Amino acid sequence: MPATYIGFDLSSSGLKCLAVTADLKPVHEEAILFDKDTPHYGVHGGVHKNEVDHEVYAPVAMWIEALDILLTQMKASGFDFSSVKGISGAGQQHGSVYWSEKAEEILASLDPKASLVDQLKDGAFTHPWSPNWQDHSTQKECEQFEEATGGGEALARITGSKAHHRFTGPQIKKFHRQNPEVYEKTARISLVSSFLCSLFLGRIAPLDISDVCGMNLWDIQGDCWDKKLLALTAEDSKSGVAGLSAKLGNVAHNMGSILGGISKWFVERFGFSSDCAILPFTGDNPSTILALPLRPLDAIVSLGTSTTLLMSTPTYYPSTEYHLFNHPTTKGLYMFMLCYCNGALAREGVRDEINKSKGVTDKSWAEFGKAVDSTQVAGRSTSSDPAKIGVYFPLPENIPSANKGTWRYNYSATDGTIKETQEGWNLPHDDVRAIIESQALSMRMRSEALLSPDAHNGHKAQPRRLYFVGGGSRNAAIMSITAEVLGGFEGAYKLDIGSNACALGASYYAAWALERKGSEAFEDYVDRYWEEETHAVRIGDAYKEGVWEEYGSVMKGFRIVEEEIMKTNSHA
Ligand code: XUL
Repeated sequence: MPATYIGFDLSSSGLKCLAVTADLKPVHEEAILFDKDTPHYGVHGGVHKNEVDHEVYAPVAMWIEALDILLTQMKASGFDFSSVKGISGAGQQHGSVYWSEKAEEILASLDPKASLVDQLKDGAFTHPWSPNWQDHSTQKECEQFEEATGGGEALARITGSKAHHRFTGPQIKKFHRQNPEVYEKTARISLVSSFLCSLFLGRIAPLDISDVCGMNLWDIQGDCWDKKLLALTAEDSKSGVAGLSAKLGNVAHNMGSILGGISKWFVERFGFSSDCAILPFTGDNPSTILALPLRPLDAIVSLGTSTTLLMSTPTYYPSTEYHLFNHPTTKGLYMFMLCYCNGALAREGVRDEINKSKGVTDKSWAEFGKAVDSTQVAGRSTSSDPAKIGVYFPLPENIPSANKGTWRYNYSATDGTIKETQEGWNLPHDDVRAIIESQALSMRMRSEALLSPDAHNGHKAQPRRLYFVGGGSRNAAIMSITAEVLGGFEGAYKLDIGSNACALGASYYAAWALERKGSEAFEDYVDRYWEEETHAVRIGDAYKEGVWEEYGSVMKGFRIVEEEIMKTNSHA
């Protein structure tokens, strides 16, 4: 078997891994679903929920047990672990793991005859749970974070994001408020990514330079912890800032550099080579942008359960509207991210309505497609008609922080006025185009400043290439409207890289880290082996002259509509 490189993905719902060769050919995939494969933890979607306090958390022991099951399964299927030269991985972002003082010692002296979970679960942690990114319990802490820095914009300037409930800084502060003694007993705090990395390393791994930006604690431009935010998080704690700094430990600054060799437990139990190198593990979103040679200003639009826009950019242009992270492999580049709660569910709701109105009882998209084809930009018949703008949030939304609801407005571009009404709307037919347009207009509005013409050689404020992934990318109508709204001066592409983009990105990272020539950039390494024809199908032009400009005018109305909705529906 040729040398292989493994990427792991520890997500909310499961643990996956994928092995590739040095020329980036996938050779093996394995997956565990927590609900199904570790049912004794009683989780749903991999988590427990405390609805009253808006808490969402996962059992750390379940993740450890899942790793043992996954590797056992992989061995049983004949995978030769001695071929693995390097391991990297990705974790759901923002979650934290609380290690005890004994953790390092336990990790360093694991018995290969005993399971990982049995050896770790009782002594290695001070707290059995990891807060999940769906947690909304830190409103008080978020307010304190913004107050301490002079508001959301100022906090975003420092850390790349305004305060968010799920971000690790506010979560740690809440943890200390509720469990001061447990906090003091905690020797180290890992992110989910560095936690998984630690298991392989046999000691606690440093935090990753990209994933650390999901904490509201890291000063991205200063390349260090923000002292004021550390002091705020450690406020009233016995161990103070020094204690918190020690718990957080170092951040791995050298992207792609080896952290150490694999722990003996894996060598003896599964037959890994003792030369197998452990590389930094990053967040799942940063890892996803590593699944292709994504160039600066290329955008990935992920149309899954949630809607996500990911972009690599050389411009540090922070805003309260989105997130900026350090790029996981390249110093001086940043990852731009918009992460919406509403995606597929909202579109499927509209699809079901149109199907019902046509007597279609299945979940097919044909009627949805026909409704798109029989309408024009913003549901107008003539250019003097008002634009129909709809906002559809079956779930409370993050961007903007709004309650759930459905709103329909007419916008008159001639006098810039909006009216909440269904006048002139042919329902449910007109909701079809409106829902795709509104999801795309929100992304365009929020990425506009970053893509402004002076940011890249006089092109209009649009991405270079637009890459679609996720379930929605199987739907031509959804992709074409989204592309027309956002533009993309080198066209729209459908990515075909399997359903494991995040684990794939991590496996590419491991291969690049160990096999790159000198200082070869990550994108150049991936480009060497990237089969454009198989992995990225060009679906057409994204920018359509006239149409993109017309959407620019509708976006002005969309902005006013959103402000109006937020006056009475904000949940911040
Ligand atoms: C990003 C976020 C989610 C998780 C999903 O900020 O919270 O995308 O990373 O695992």
